[in-house]
Amino acid sequence: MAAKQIFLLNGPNLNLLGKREPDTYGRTCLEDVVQLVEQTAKEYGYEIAHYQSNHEGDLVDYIQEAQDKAEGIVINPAAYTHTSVAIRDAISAIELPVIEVHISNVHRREPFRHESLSAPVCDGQIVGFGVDGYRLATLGLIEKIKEGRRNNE
Ligand code: CA2
Repeated sequence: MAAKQIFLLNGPNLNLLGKREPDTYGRTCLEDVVQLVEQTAKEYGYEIAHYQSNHEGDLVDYIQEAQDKAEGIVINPAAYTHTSVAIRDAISAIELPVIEVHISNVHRREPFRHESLSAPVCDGQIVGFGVDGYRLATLGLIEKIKEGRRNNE
C-alpha cells in the first residue's frame, strides 16, 4: 500500500536558502530542510512530496493537486504570504489541513510582513523558529490530520 503523503510547498526565493542572507534565514539549505521534514514525517508513516516554485500560479496548482494526493500541506508561501489572494483562495477551497510556516519572526520585521493573507484560512501558523519551524509545522499538521477536520470549519 502507498504511504500517506504530505505536500511540502515553498514559495519564491526559498531555493536560495543557505546560500544568501544567512543572518535572516540561517545557513541550512532547502535540500536539508526537505530531509528534516522527511525524517519527521516518516516516523508517523508519511511520505513528503516537495515542490518549490518562484511562480504564484504553480503554487496554486500544487495546492489544488494536494486535494487528491495528500493528507495535508505544510506551506511557506514566502513573499506571496503578504500579497496573494490566489494562494489564499486555493487554500480556502481545499478540504485538507494546512499549516503555514515562516523561518523568520515576521512580526519583528517590516510592517508589510506582519499581515498574512493566507494565515486566516490555514489551520495553524509557525513563525520565528528558523528552519526547525518546518519540523514543528509537520508535527502540528500530523495532529490536525488525526483530528480529521479543519480549523476554519
Ligand atoms: O520568514 C519566512 O519564511 C518568509 O516567508 C521568507 C520570505 C519573506 O518574504 C517572508 O516575509 C517571510 C522570503 C523568502 C526568501 O528566502 C531567501 C532565502 C535566502 C536568501 C534570500 C531569500
